[in-house]
Amino acid sequence: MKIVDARVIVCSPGRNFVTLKLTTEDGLHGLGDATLNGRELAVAAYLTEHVVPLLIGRDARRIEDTWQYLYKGAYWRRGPVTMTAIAAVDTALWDILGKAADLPVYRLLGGASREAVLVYGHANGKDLEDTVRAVGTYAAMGYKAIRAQSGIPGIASTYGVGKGSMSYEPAERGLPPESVWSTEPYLDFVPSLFTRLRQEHGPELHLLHDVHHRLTPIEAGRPGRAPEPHRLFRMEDPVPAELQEGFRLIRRHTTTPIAVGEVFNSIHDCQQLIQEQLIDYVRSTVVHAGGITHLRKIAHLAELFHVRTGCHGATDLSPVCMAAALHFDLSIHNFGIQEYMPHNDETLRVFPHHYRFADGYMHPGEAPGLGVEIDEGLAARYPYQRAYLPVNRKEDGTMHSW
Ligand code: EZ4
Ligand code: CO
Repeated sequence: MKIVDARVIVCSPGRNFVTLKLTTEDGLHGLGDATLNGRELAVAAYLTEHVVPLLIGRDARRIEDTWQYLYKGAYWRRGPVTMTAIAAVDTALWDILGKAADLPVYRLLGGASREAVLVYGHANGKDLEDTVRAVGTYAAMGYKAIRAQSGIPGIASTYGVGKGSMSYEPAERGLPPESVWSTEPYLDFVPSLFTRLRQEHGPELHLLHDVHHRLTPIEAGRPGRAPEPHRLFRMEDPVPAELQEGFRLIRRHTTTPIAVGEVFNSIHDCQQLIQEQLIDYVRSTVVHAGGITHLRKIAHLAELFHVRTGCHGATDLSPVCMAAALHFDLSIHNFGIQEYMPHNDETLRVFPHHYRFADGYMHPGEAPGLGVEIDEGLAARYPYQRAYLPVNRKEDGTMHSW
């Protein structure tokens, strides 16, 4: 089953997506997401210039060997651009294998370990009461788990707080916007948010919160410890994770479960965090961490150490990644939770899909392969538009983590 064609499709139905489409001599095709928010064209060029020529003529069924060939064969290992490109190839090959076997990908991965995948939605408000209302809106839609992000008194704009009610778009078109960050008002504010949410919405909902890598380990102890009586499902990205031992310090100060890893691209980024049980959820997802093949290895390592998965699922991961993540989530034993931020209507039209949401859970559907396609004619009507994630500075102008 030789690969005879490999094409990179860049489109921007409201935001940029890079999609790899592989076709075999049998006429089967498979899709892989290759979107790296704000650096999309680097992955597109990596694929077109350096990977596509290596794929033509290869046996599409040799998924593991192709992964190792692209990873080890390049000499230059790891890194977000490389690993996103490898992920796209890997995902497309699983899609093809599913279609060849006439089975949904989750069955190739060992079958369903659960009936459906618990997802969390994004409740965002401009202030505390607005956020309390937004959580209520999500609960009314059936969500069992909700991430709450709020504007903070004393900080002009807060990343991750949406402009619309259902989702926020992480990137903005044009050059990067800048926002100002101040840790102290944030630390003062966060405990009141969860006290108020429990008061209003009771004890049952799973409540999540994303710190977006903005604190130091000792600072992160406070928004971890203060809401402990309110049982946060988890605190996400309390600190940047390059320094893995930093998490030991967080562990000494709070029992709030910790999630990290949406920017990780390989098992080596989380090996120590997992083996020392310094985190509870690993957030790496298919598109940025080497595809289904590599993400399974991360999950299997995590399983040994009581760490569960919690795949990133913001709108900059295309419906192709969302479908792949759901097949992965359904199949692995130590699944924890899946982030879900619904795409806009244009995106959903460009990527017809079988996955569905009902009552707080998602399912990838039973279509062979991933169950997602791309309407290339429609995609061509939305050309690439430069866009970046915002950058974040402290009040004195010093660059901060975003
Ligand atoms: O910043 O998807 O949990 N979700 C997030 C996202 C990420 C973007 C990065 O491209 O933190 O908003
Ligand atoms: Co996040």
